Amino acid sequence: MRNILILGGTTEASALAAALAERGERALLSYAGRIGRPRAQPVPIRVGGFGGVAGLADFLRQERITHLVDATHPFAVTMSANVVAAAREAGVGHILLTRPAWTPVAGDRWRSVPDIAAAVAALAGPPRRVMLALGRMHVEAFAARPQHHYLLRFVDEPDVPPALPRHSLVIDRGPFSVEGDLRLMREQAIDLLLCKNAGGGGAEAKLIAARRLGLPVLLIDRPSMPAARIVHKVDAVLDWLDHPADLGV
Ligand code: 3Y8
Ligand code: NAP
Repeated sequence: MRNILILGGTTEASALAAALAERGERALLSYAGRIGRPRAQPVPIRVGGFGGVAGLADFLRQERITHLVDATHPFAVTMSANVVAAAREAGVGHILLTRPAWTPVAGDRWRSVPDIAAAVAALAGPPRRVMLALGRMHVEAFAARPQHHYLLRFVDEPDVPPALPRHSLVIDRGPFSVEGDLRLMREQAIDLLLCKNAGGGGAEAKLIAARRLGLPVLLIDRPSMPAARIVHKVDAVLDWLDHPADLGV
């Protein structure tokens, strides 16, 4: 009997959990515990870190996990690096389910920057109304550019107000809709969108809305991927599960 651990927190992880539940597979979906109430899932969930590589390797052995699927976000670089090391240590096959980076189409006014610091540097200049769609973890970095008005969107109410002198805060979780993001960007008179190149459908609405509004987008490139078997479709994971010969460690 297979015993699958999915490291989740993404639309793809939820889709995989649904497919595995449909097939009657034994699967566990893991969240880091970054937000108050993670989405309900059709398989059992666990919440919280494992305790680094050693903690994850111990978990894999103790829970007799047979297959490990890293379906975390492309920017969850520590978790993905830990997966490769712990899977090898525990001798468990693993695969990385992610989504391709977004690429510009006609009408897009994108500028790519390598990281948060470069995005902050790029915001020199006269005051603008910036939709800072990075979530909660990186807001402090933009205190270095206090001249702008920032539209922030968090999953949970923050314990303390964001440390930006001019900001509006929306509490909402995705997946988001194009109509909803168009309305939000118009209401807030946004003239620049700043976000991660997260890829996938769950966060794409704001890019489509920016395209329709003719707005410039500052896009933070995703970090490089760990050395792992990488797939972009749930079916590719199911195929991997059904062909044990492909089990890589
Ligand atoms: C806890 C678990 C699903 C998964 C849904 C996807 C889509 C909606 C869009 C914007 C951008 C952002 C943020 C975002 C999106 C999906 C996906 C995605 C971006 C939940 C969730 C968890 C998190 C953690 C949270 C981060 C934050 C990032 C908000 C669940 C809802 C900005 C990433 O307060 C915090 O500490 C929040 C932290 C990591 C990044 C940040 O720096 O703040 N996601 N998001 C996961 C855990 O505990 O393990 O309830 O679903 C999941 C989703 N958020 O099943 O439908 O697949 O990406 N999440 C980004 O892309 O830049 C919002 O506002 O447009
Ligand atoms: P990260 O920086 O790569 O991971 C930091 C630590 O958080 C990991 O070392 C691990 O702790 C724990 N962790 C991360 N993901 C986990 C999971 N799914 N289950 C159990 N523990 C986990 O990760 P992050 O960027 O903070 O992302 C945390 C979660 O939010 C992930 O589930 C990710 O998919 C989701 N998410 C992140 C983003 C983003 O922009 N980063 C966007 C959307 C969703 P230990 O070392 O103790 O094991």
